[in-house]
Amino acid sequence: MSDSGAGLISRYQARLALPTSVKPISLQEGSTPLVCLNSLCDPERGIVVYGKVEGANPTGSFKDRGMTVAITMAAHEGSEAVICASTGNTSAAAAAYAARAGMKAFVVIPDGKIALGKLAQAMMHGARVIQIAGNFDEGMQIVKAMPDEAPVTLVNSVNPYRLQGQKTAAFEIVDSLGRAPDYHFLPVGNAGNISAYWLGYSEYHQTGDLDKLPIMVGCQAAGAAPFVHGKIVADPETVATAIRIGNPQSWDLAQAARSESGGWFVAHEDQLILDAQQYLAQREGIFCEPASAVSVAALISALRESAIPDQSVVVCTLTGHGLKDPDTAISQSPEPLRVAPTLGAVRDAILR
Ligand code: AN7
Repeated sequence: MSDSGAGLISRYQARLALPTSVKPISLQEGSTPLVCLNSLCDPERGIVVYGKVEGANPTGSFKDRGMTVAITMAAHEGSEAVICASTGNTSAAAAAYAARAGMKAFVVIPDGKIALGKLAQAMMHGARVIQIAGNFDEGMQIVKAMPDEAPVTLVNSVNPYRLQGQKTAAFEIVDSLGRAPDYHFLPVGNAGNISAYWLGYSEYHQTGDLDKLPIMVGCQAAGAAPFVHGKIVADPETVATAIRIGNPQSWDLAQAARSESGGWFVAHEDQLILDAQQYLAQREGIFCEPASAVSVAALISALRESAIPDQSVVVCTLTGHGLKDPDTAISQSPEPLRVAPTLGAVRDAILR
């Protein structure tokens, strides 16, 4: 299973239950780094923390795992066009994999609330970008109905092939650690990913490849926390635009992941999320996007509250690359120093 040069479908074919005749549409996604987050480990208490760096995927987020399978199957079934609603990353992945498959992509995005890098990707890969004067949840309702109106295949995570692809991240973690973590922290928006991880861990457990299942901790932004409130949020708002979602489609699956694993949902304020993003960038050298940092914000809080027992192994999924959202990064950083182009001026800037 460790042929890391190949894409997910060829690496995990037997676990994906796809027809043997499929021709994979792949960008060699997956096989992402599982990096020890040294500054969050606590050797005295025997706590070890890893980040699963999903920003290392071809389009810079975990969405590539689901999209390779969804687009492969759409092509296999003869579809010529795909559609999704997206807070950004799904549209980037759909656009890229559709381009590779020679298919058209239509992406429905919320007005003005999509990070610049993601918009650039969708546009550059030639997707038809349809911006609605509404939010992700409204876009989702529209695209779900679209296959009845136009010849398009829906590739949001309500498409079951998406979760099939995304469950491979759990396989990779177990393959690499030789076990599951005790705790798995990950951001939750539309809730496909937490459902997919739980599916992956559970399948490995059923086949005897895993003894002990992890406790799943679903992390949300305070202004977009339907799972913490136990109900739909009508007007979700957060700086972490990727998870600015109030009506998650995989509600029941995510609730099952929480209850079957003995886990919990938690939400944090935007400032804490940005602090965690900066912490990871400056202490660990890993630049993830704000939505990804919510998992680290939640872990830092849990460690402070001593909610993580001694001898625990913890994984945080870092779902997307920081370069996706340059505006948010720059707006929380100091301005560059502006100096004359001389040795003296640059030396003074260094010694200042
Ligand atoms: C970086 O792209 O929903 O709970 O339309 O981009 O599976 O939705 C993105 C979600 C976490 C949440 N981190 O995952 C979309 C979209 C990042 C994300 C999530 C998203 P889900």
